[in-house]
Amino acid sequence: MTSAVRAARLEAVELRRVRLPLVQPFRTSSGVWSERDVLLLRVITTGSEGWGECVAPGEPTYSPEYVDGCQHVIREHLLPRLIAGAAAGAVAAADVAGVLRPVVGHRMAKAAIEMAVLDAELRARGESFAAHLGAVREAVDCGVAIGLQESADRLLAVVEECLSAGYRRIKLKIAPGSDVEPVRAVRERFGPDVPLQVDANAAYTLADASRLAELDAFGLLLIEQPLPEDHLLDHAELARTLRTPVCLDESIVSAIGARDAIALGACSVVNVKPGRVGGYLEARRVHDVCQARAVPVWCGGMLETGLGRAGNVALAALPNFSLAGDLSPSERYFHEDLTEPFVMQDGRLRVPDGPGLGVAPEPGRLAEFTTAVETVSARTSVRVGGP
Ligand code: NPG
Repeated sequence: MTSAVRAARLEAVELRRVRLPLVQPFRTSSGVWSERDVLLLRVITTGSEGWGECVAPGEPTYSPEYVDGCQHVIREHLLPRLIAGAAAGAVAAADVAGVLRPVVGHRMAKAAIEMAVLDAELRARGESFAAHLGAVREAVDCGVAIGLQESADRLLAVVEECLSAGYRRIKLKIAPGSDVEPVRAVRERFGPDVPLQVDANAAYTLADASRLAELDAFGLLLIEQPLPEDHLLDHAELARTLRTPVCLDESIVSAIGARDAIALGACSVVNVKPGRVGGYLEARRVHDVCQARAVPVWCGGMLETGLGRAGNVALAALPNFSLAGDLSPSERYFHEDLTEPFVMQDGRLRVPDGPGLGVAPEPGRLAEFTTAVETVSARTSVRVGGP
């Protein structure tokens, strides 16, 4: 252990549910969101504390994980292992994934724990997420994800608003029955130069290949997750027939998975979401695997509060994040964020440079939005600190 690292005993982990209404409903091929019911973790140590945000949605419609399930697995299966694993030695953020490995899957739940431990560790050390992860930029480009709209006119109005607000890239959700026409309408109105991509959230099958090939006419940056998550060979076949680059989101749950998908030709771009791959440290490994294969990545979003957004913005500052992410300012999602809001300036968000995440919940708003709190006390001592 270096002298810069202050070892701290884990005292407790707080599991806190907060509910934030969304500024506007967000519709995807798998459902409509009108609020964000989020599980936050606060790791409390003698010398520090750290925050984790669990990105799992309310229902298991994006992936098998959902917020109540995450809270259960964290309380009943993951925290007991973290505490027991720590008794045998130090638990640094870098060790969390290994300690939790006996529990299969549950990556969003594990990611929230690792994020909180990492935040506590970095706050104690005075180091930012960005510096720790290897950021090379001070600000990152904002991309906006536009949900399915009820009409073409409404879609054009929303795109217009986003372009005037300064977003540097537009992503449109598509679904069978709402794909080629909306994209054509946007291109006809706003021209060929708008950086534009689409996200199908796994709503098609290979039988739709010729329909999806019609999108080739519009010069899209990429098509995201056209087919179901386990259809890797079908993605590879589709990728061979499309000119539009295929990007995977739901399919990629680890760095090894990213390696294999790339080797199969299933994608030429990867969306990195720390929650989906089990944490920021694995997200960095996904970045590295892709970088070594000259596959660009970008940071996905899951309607995070300012806590998750802070981590994502830091991650998106790594060198191979060469495409704009689903990173919007707080005001796009929430009337009031839990933290000080992320504000877009010239189409970018500034990368926080304070210790840890560099932001923390504002106590009044945290109390206002909290719906439930439970605390798991550490029955034994845990040292939080890097080697
Ligand atoms: O800007 O955070 C954002 C939203 C980006 O479209 C977005 N997220 O399918 O990637 C997705 C979608 C999503 C949101 C998925 C929440 C799951 C939960």
